[in-house]
Formats: sequence, structure tokens, C-alpha cells
Amino acid sequence: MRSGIELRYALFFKPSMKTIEVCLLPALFRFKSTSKDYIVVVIDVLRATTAFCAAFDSGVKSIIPVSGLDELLEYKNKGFITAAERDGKKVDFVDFGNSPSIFLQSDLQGEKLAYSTTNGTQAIELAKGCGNIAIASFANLKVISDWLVTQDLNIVILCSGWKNTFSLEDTLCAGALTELLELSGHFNKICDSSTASLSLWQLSKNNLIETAQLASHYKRLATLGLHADLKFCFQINSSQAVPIWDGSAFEDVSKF
Ligand code: 3SL
Repeated sequence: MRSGIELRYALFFKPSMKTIEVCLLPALFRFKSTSKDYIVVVIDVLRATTAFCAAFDSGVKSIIPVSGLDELLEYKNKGFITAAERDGKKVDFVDFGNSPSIFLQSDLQGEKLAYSTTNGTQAIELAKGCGNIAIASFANLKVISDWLVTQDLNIVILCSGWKNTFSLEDTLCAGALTELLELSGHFNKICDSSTASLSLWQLSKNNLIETAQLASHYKRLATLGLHADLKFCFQINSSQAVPIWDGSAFEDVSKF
């Protein structure tokens, strides 16, 4: 016969349930324990992870994230298509900047892309220690959530932020993903960062653009005149891409 406490525990916590945590800054990631039972979901709404999805939607075969520009130049010399920005501006020697809108206007069928950004690819670099990495944005929210539900892994959502400062748009997207994952019935959020992200999303989802416009990086990109990208990055479920790390590059497993 179960005691009252055991019964309540059984009702509220199923042992097969997986966990969701949100890491609001790359600097906090080292305090998260991640093992082979975990997957790190990297978010950089403006614009790296949205651009990842757009590049795959334009036909790219694989994406290699690269931290430094010297290394990126080596990839260019080996024949890779290259993309990079620093502080929002396209780097001079590359083929593309970091614009999802421009990726979508390009035919990149079968190309291998080497890619470096100010924050997004640096967050990915941190996540490599875990081994399992997925890429999320508002663009691929539903498909990435559906895929994660099939994986039976605990989830750490890593917000890329801006130079290790909190990012409103990444946190909103983390909350949106947390909401979908919890609705699947297979996940429990286990930290206040995930609770806060979810609350922020639920307070803001009916006026997402107005809230996003308060973000410092939104204002930074608006100053650079990147209005098409800003509009695109907050369109929900525009992409079917499911970018997953295979140990040496990201591939879009929705195409397998
Ligand atoms: O920092 C990054 O990874 C970029 O996404 C920044 S930007 O939107 O291209 O400026």
C-alpha cells in the first residue's frame, strides 16, 4: 500500500519523464551537468540559429560552425561556402553574412557551409562537450520540439545571448520551446530559468514583435537597417529544418 506522499510523488513525477533546463547565458553553461543522457539545444534568434534553418531550407547539405576567422579562411581555401559576421556586419572575405533572408534567396543545393558568428557559433562550441546538439529558433520551433520529443533525452536549452549578456529574444524562444515540450507530456522543467522563460513567453506571445523591439540586439540590427531579417526572425514555424550535430557538422535530419 502506498503512503500519501508516495502516491502524490507518483502522480506528479513519472520516472520516464525527461527534464528541461534553460541556461540564460553561455557563461553559466559550465555549471550545467550534461552527459550522454542530455541534449543541448542552442538558440540565437537574432540571427545565427534562424540563419541555420534558412541555410538548410536553401539546400545546404551541412554546416560546420567555426569559432575563429582564421579557421574559417582555411575552410574557404578548401572550397567551402563561407558565412560570417562580427558585430552584425558581414566579414569581408566570406560569401555570405548572417542574413536568413539572403540565405533564403540563394540556391545552395548540396553546398557545405562553414560558418562563424559573434555569439551563436561560440555557444555551439561550448555545447560540443555534451556531444548531442540541436539548433532551435522561432522558425523551426514546432519541428524541433517534435523531434526532441522522440529522443528520450534530458534537455538543456542554451541561450547564446550577446557577449555573455542576457538576451530577451533568446529567452522568449526558450520559453516558447519549453511550453511546447511540456505540452507533449514528456518533460518537466526543473529550474527557475525555465520557469522564468516560460512565464516571459506566455506574457509576451500575443505581442511578440512589440516585446522583441525592446531587445538591445533588435535595436542594434535595426540601426544597421536589417529590417527584413528582424521580421523574418520572429515568424514562427516558417522552417522544417531540424539541424542536428553529427560529431563533425550539422545536418538537417528532417531530410533523412
Ligand atoms: O552573434 C551572433 O551569433 C549573430 O547571430 C549576431 S548578428 O545577428 O548576426 O548580428
